[in-house]
Amino acid sequence: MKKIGTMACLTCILFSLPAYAVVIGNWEGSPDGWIDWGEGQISVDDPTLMPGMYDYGTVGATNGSQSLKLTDQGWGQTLAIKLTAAQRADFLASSLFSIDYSVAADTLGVGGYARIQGIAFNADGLSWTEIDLAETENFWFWGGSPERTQTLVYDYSALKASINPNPNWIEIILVTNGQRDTDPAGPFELYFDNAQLLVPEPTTMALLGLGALLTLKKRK
Ligand SMILES: [Ca+2]
Repeated sequence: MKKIGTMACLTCILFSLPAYAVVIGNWEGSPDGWIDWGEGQISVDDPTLMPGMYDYGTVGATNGSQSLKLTDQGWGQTLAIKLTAAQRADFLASSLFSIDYSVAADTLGVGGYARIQGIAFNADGLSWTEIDLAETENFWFWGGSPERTQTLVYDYSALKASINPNPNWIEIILVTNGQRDTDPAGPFELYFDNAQLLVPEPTTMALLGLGALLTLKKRK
C-alpha cells in the first residue's frame, strides 16, 4: 500500500508542473528584436518601416496595452525574428510557437481577407522550412465585421531533430497576406501580440495523472 501511495504522489508532482512559456514578442512600444525579412532584415521600428509598414497599436493587445500593427496591404509582408542565444535555448526547450493576431472592426464596408499566409523556420542544421497556412489562419471581412482575435499555435517539435544541438541561428518568419474586394481608402491591417515559445499545456497530462491516481486508489 505504501508503494502505491509513493507512485501516486510522484504522478502528482510530475503532472502539476506549470507550462513553460517565454514571451518573445510583446511590442509595448518596443520592437523586441523583430525585423522585416523582405525589407533588408531591418528592425520594424526603423524609420523606413515605421510608421509606413509597421506601427504600435492598441487593437488586439492581448499582453499589456500595445500590439504591433502591420499596415502593408497584399502579399508578402514578412515579420520575422532572429532568436538570441537565450531564446534559441528556450526554442529547443519548447515545442510550440504561439502568436495572437487580430483585425480591427470594419470601417470600409467591403469584403476581403487578411491572414497569416505561412510560417517559415530557418535554423542551423535545418534547411529553410516553410509551411503554407493559407485560409486556416484567415480573417474574412464584411460590412460591419467586428474586431476579432485568433491565436496561431504551431507545433515545431518535428523540426527540432534536424537542428544542431547548439545552433548558431534560429529564425522564425511570418508571411502575411490580405486583399480587399474593392479599393476604398485604407488597408486591412493585422495586429500581433504575445508571441511565445511554450510547451503543451499540462491539462491533458494532468488528467492522465489524475486517472492513474484514481486507478491506484481504486485498487486499494
Ligand atoms: Ca503587448
